[in-house]
Amino acid sequence: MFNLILFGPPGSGKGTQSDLLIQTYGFLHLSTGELLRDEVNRKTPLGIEAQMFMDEGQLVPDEVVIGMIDSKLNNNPAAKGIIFDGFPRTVAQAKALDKLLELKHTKIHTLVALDVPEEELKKRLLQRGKESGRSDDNEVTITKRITEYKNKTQPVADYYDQHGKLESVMGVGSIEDIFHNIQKVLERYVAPLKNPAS
Ligand code: B4P
Repeated sequence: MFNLILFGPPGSGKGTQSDLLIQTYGFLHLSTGELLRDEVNRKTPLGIEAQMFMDEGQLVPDEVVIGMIDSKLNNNPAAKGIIFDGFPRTVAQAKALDKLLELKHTKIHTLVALDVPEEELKKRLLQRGKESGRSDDNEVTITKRITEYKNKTQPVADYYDQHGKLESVMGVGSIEDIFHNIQKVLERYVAPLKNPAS
C-alpha cells in the first residue's frame, strides 16, 4: 500500500492534481475538504458545526477531521494506495494519522508540497468563487485561510521533512506539467495503471 500526502496552501491545486492521480494510479482519494462539504450539504450535526469554521476561514477542530479519516480508512481496507488531500492540516492531525496508519501496518511514504505564490493563490480562489459559488472563496475568508495555513499547516511540512519525506514541486504552470513533475517523485514508489481511467 502506498500513501501520499498532497500538500499546499488553499488553492495550490491539491484537488486538481488529485483528480489526475486517481485516474492514473487508481488511488483512493481522501479529501477532508470534500468530506466536510458533503456533511455541510447534508446538514448533519457534524456539517452544521464544521460550516461555522469553514465560513470564517478557520480550520475545523482536529478531533472532527481525525474521526472522519479514521472511519474512511476502516471502510476501505483493500485500497492499494491513498491520496490524503488537505489532510493533515495541523501537526496534531499528522501525529494522529501516523498512529492510525501504524495500527494498519503501513505509513506515509511521501509528502508532495505544491509551491505557489500568495498572489496567484488569491487570484485562483477568487476566480473559483465566481464560478462555483463556494461560500469560503471570498476575499476576506481567503486571507484568513492563508493565515491559518501559515500558522498551523506549514509546520506539517517541517514535521515530515524531519522524517526525510518532504518533496517540493512548483505548483505554477500548466496542470499537465505540474502533474508530470509529481509523477517524477512517485515513480520511485509506484507504477501507473496499465489502462488508466479517462
Ligand atoms: P479544501 O477543500 O481542502 O480546499 P482548498 O485548500 O481551498 O483547495 P485546493 O488546494 O484543493 O485547490 P484546487 O485544486 O481546488 O479546504 C476547504 C476548507 O475545509 C478549509 O479552509 C478548512 O476550513 C476545511 N478543512 C479541510 N480539511 C481540513 C482539515 N484537515 N482540518 C481542518 N479543517 C479542514 O485549486 C483551486 C483553484 O485553482 C481551482 O479553481 C483550480 O481550477 C485552479 N488551479 C488549479 N491548478 C491550477 C494551475 N496549475 N494553474 C491555474 N489554476 C489552477
